[in-house]
Amino acid sequence: MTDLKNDLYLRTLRGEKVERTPIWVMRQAGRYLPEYRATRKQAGDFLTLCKTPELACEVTLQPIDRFGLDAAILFSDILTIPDAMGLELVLEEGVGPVFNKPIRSAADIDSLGIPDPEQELGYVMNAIRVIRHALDDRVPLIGFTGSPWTLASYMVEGSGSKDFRRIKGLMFESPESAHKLLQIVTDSVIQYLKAQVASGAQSLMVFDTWGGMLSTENYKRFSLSYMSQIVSAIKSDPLCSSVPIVLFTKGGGRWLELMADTGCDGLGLDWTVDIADAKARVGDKVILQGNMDPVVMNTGPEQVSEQAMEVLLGYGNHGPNDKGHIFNLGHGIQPFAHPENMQRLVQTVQANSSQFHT
Ligand code: 1CP
Repeated sequence: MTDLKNDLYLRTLRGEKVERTPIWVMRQAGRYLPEYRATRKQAGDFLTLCKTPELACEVTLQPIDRFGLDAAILFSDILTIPDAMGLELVLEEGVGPVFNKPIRSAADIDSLGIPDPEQELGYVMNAIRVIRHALDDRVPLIGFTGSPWTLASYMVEGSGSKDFRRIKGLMFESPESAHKLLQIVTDSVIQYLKAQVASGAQSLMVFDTWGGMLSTENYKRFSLSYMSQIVSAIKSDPLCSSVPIVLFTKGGGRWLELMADTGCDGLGLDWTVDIADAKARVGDKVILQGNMDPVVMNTGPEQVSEQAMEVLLGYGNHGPNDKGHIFNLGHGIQPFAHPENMQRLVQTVQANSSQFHT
């Protein structure tokens, strides 16, 4: 065990009674911060930033230093795994992530190998070690991965997509190939997360950004079953079993009960979910994380306080059977957000949430 100075986030994830609601924000290190843009410029490009542990450390700590958030999240990206598998990730300005060598055939799937986390992904593990050292136990460090379905979507589409026609085409026309791909990605994710824990990650987050694009039956088959394997693998590993794991399916509000049944510790909620309703459905089984609309952060500080209070009130009092709440946005903070609003958000949650923890 470590001597964390602020362990509120981890105590909440363990389901303990706490004095107030902890807060961290998806994409808290990012383009809305001038100091992030400066470091990124210094790095030259996004991937160099991710692959240079000292710079990744610098941007991880920027929002912690500036806002006093209750957890830090590793600065990296979900697309590191496919990059390490040889798909060659590039981040094109104004376009987003693109793979030079996307998956285009069954032979491409057959040729994929599981990356060694300490070799091809060693820069991520080094970043975690450097960040843990620099954090000096001020707040816990969150490690993360994309879900197998979300990673496979980018690998097959070759970039972001609006209609997911290639990955869904594969799923409907060659389900066996799709499952083969998802299994290789899942095995890679499991090794990657275990290595993140061994390197110092203190909790884990699985981002299933595109699971919500599926029908319920296909979500169960092609996304949830693989996330479930990940949770089981982490929970049955003696070195990882005490590390909390949170699943976030954007657009997954329909499936909270199914997600909670995986045995994960927490569920991320997007802003379309009514948090009071989510609490009534699964709040006695899992911690809920979320879920203010990120666009509020592009408006004014009054709106930020108002909407933050609405989320806190929505979760309401923390009763003896409620697992708990971690404040977050319902998706990543956007590049258009005003940094002053982040200050206001953190203050609002930190100063006004103790009344719900009596
Ligand atoms: O500087 C830049 O121009 C790059 C923008 C950027 C940033 C800041 C990208 C490219 N990735 C990141 C960092 C990042 N990505 C983090 C860092 C830690 C933090 O939260 O502070 C994390 C956790 C991610 C995770 C991620 N990347 C997800 C899952 C969460 C989510 O937002 O849904 C996804 C889908 C990605 C893919 C990706 N990488 C970058 C972009 C712009 C995208 C989205 C592309 C798309 O919309 O399809």
